[in-house]
Amino acid sequence: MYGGGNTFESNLANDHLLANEDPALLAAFEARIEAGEKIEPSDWMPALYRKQLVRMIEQHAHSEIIGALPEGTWITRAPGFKRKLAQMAKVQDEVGHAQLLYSAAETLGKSREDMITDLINGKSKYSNIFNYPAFTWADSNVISWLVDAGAIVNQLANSKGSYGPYCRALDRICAEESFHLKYGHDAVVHLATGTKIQRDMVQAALNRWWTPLMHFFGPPDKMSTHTAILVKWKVKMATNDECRQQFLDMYVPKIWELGLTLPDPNLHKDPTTGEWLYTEPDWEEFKRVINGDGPCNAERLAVRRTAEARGKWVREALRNPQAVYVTPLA
Ligand code: FAQ
Repeated sequence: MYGGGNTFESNLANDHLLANEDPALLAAFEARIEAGEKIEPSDWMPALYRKQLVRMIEQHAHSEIIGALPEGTWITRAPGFKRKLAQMAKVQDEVGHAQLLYSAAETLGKSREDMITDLINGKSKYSNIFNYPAFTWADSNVISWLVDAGAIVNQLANSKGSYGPYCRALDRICAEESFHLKYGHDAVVHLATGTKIQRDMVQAALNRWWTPLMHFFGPPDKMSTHTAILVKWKVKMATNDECRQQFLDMYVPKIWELGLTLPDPNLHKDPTTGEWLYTEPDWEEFKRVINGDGPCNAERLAVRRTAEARGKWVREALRNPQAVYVTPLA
């Protein structure tokens, strides 16, 4: 439904991949998944499992590297030395997560160069949420608290999944994200319990980020293209709606506790079912943003392109150190 290309054609291609598999090998693979075994890079796997993992891990890696940008712009403007140090360390961690994830995706046969090329050419997706601007320090704090919180909900579940290298990367990432979450919570509490100007600033930030946060977990299950097969093969250990519900359950009470409000008058927990009810966020906006037409998509990719161009000489020097020595200084 929300794929970049023609979803009908891509589903047909996926069906075709699956139909071409050896039924005995496929059955043995699915039995291993069912038994909770980890699949490792040298193990036999269906082409569609490989394709789905590359898509998902690559998008995740891009999200981490692009996700460093909105908070990165606040390093120089963070209020005070301690916040600046912590902000810098967090941004550095996010870039490190991208490295772990690119390495995990490489085990499936796609090179890092190809992944980066697909990112900067706009072919690959990355998380919707990083295409919005962090106007104020409070925006940056809301990202550190609630985007990291959402990321942990999703990643903690998936770290128990079936593909060994991805799960091991997620274990390491979640440990660091938990620390980010504490940092973000502390920063939001500081503003929410501060002066009126600080409280207004954090409330305005929360209002701005609520829709992108609701989008963050992906389209509703009934509209999701990939959930069924990914859940079956234990790549996704919770559906998009399950993650969204868990996030609401864990964080809405904490937000309300701080005297902050959320910009959805229908948001409440159904006392009978225990399920959170809310106004559906604008899914057309989500579709536009993930397909390249969000407020900051062009800016984010421009930064990555510049980084890629500036780093070219380093990559060339690593590939061919001799050439660097013989090049006369300009
Ligand atoms: N943004 O069929 P589904 C972080 C696309 S890391 C953009 O439901 P799926 C750390 C989807 O790709 C954040 N696109 O897809 C941090 C597909 O398009 P395609 C990233 C989205 O894969 C914190 C189409 O819609 N986390 O934040 C999004 O089953 C703070 C159909 O959707 C991960 O990547 C979206 N939100 O479920 C860093 C975790 N949602 O490929 C810095 C791993 C959906 O057909 C600061 N990924 N789409 O063209 C996942 O768990 C899954 O891929 C989902 C989407 C849940 C994101």
